[in-house]
Amino acid sequence: MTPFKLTPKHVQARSSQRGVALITMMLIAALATTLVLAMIGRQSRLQAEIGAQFQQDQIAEYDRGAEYFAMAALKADSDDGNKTDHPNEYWAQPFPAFPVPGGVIAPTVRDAQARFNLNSLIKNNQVDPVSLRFFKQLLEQLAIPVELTDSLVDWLDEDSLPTGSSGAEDDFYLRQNPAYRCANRSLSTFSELRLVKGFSSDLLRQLAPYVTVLPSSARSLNVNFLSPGLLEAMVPGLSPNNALELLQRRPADGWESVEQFLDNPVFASATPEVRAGLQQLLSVDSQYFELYTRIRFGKRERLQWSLLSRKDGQLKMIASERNPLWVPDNEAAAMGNTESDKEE
Ligand SMILES: [Ca+2]
Ligand SMILES: [Ca+2]
Repeated sequence: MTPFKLTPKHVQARSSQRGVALITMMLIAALATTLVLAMIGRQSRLQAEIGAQFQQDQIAEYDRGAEYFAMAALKADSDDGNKTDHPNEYWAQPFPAFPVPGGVIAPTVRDAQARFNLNSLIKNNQVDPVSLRFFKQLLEQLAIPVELTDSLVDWLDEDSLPTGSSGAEDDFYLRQNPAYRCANRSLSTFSELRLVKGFSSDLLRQLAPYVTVLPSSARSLNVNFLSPGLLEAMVPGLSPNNALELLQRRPADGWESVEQFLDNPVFASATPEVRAGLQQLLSVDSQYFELYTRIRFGKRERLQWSLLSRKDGQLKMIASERNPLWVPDNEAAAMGNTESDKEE
């Protein structure tokens, strides 16, 4: 057996690992500092009352600490100058739960462009043909009637003219009991989809692992985070085994370009039109990220969801929801049973 020798490559890899570990430690330290400051600020109140309001405030402080932590991790990734986002990056790693005074917080950062953005169906008040074709393929793949795209398009577009035979505008929604109006704008949350004609709770549950709600300009799916199900929808006729095989061939540090991804033999028979569509739909980097923070404090437990955007190294929190009803399966599995996630 050849004895193990430490080569310059090993040293480089170790040094890179050390760098990641160091940054992680710095982030943990930054988070701890935020939390300690938050605690000091609240100490006088702690002495005065241990009431429900205090607990709520404290949970909110911890949540802000987790957001600060996620933003610092994503900013560090951006400052690093790399051009791709992939599962091997440190922000995407499972972080240990942080013990904090009175409880524990567990933040998880996820790429938000691993799922299809429903709002991308309409761009500048026009149906986007590439997104529409992809969404229809996805519905077919999931054995969901493709006519549902009509009512969704109507919900999103500005006009009040029903699309196709299954569309629905104000005249449909005003006849419901209770009556409500068609939104005629982008979805604000995934839960809002429940208001759209034909989208039942069961359907939302079925769709949740594959779709998401981002600003309409965000169309790209980051190929480095794709699930086999989405890949099958992207390439009609691709077998589940071939989809899995392709994703298993993803380089350790992700595909560096969409072209490199499309060089794979499974795309060899794709027409120039399909290829051009995929070029528009895919990316190797992400602008939107999700933060799931599970916070336990005293007898309370909360799952907080936040949507973060990153542009030119600037991080912003653009949406948040407490105890979201629709948590992707993988999050639910990773975080335990969300149904028990109740505040007292
Ligand atoms: Ca990156
Ligand atoms: Ca409309």
